[in-house]
Amino acid sequence: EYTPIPQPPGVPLLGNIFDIDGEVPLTSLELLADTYGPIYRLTTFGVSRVLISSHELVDEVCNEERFRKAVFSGLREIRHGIHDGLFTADYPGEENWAIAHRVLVPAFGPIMIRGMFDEMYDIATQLVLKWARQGPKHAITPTDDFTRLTLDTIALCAMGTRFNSFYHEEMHPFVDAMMGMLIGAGQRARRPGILNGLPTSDNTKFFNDIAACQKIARDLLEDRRNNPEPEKKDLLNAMILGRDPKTGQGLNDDTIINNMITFLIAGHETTSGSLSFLFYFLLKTPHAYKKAQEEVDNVIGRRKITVEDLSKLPYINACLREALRLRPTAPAIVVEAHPTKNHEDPVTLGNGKYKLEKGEKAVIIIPKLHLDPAVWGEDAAEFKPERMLDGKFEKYPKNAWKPFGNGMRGCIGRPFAWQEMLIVVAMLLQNFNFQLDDPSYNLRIKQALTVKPKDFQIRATLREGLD
Ligand code: MNH
Repeated sequence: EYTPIPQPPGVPLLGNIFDIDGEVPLTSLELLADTYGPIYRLTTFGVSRVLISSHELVDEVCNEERFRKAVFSGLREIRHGIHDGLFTADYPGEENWAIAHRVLVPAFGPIMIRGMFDEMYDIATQLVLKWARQGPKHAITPTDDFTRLTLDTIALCAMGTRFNSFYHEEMHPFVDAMMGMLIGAGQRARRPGILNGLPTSDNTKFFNDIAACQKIARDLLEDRRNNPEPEKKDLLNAMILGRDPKTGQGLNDDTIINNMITFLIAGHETTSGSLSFLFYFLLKTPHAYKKAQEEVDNVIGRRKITVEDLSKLPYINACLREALRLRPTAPAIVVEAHPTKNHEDPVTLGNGKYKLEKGEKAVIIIPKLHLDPAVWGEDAAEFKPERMLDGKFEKYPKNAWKPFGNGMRGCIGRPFAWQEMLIVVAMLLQNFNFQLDDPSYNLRIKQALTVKPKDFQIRATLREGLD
């Protein structure tokens, strides 16, 4: 009665592990979707999940009355470091999630984000100066400098501290420890669970890196408590001073520390990768590049950018939406049947057509969803910002464009990231002309928790009339 869910044959015991590339698992998931269709199953180490990528199926699992976010794989490993912080909290019932969510929603609201303009501008200026000084002969790796930018911005706005990544070759100790924790989490997720409990050097490093992150975050929190700056409108103050409107509770120190680290983790790679992909697509699409730069010239011209300018850049907005459609930097989100709201037995997908196993999770392959021709047409693979201009963007069906995740567990940092990206894109187009370092470069990706362009290099020439 149920339609069988296709699955690559695999091998005994290990299942489908050889169907998934160790370096770029996402590419395997995308290719398997081409072969097996919009729903297929993979089993590794005895755990199975279904992978879905059509708008129709995704729309079904975005229904929060039936499904909820699952903390799975790499995310489950990161939980060792940030516990029930917003990103890794197990489910809405985990009370700390609900309290922190209610305290932090206003802190990420439009007024507070506008208040962070000066800090974001400060860091963006450092990037512009660096590229100006390096000159047009230098091959820039945008992904590295965008990561410096997003790290320094979120550290300044979330923890009130300066990493000064543009002034050092080696990274700030917090960044080293956090990267170690993210790499460790990725490795552990790909190993059978039994190996993760052993005292190997990898496992020891993972927990040492976590301890180092926590220690630095705790010191910053204590420093702010000992030297209060009540007028400061940053996320650290919001967490220290904020009270839950529902229960009146504040956040305890552990929760604040978990969420400080959470913002650093969730906020830097995703934003940096998105900026990198955007520049790749602009450099490959000259007419879009030209229109984006003309928009900056018309709206801002040669003067300093202001927060008011940001709402007058519809074309750049559309370019960002389109880059996030083609290369969403958080490429997979995971859901499972809601344990208290969904009483289906068995749980099904495709309006009753496919049967899930008990407790089985569904992974949404977001870049594949974003190519569904039923929504985006036959030219879905092309970078066309015009399809995202205001008026059109709002008319796409619900749950067709999901780079920021779903529902109540969607990205809380979206307005933060959007403002940061608009500022830096506008300032870069205002000040430089860009070229690909190698005009024949075609996109390759590298993957950690998120994806970024691989071996992508550009050159930046200061525009005439600037000194
Ligand atoms: Mn962010 C959740 C994408 C920038 C903080 N973010 C998510 C999810 C996606 C996502 C997808 C949902 C993950 C899941 O379902 O498991 N985030 C992005 C992208 C960008 C981004 C594509 C930039 C572009 N995110 C940011 C920034 C911050 C941030 C910047 C912080 C300043 N994101 C979060 C937090 C969550 C999250 C916190 C978890 C929210 C929750 O579950 O309550």
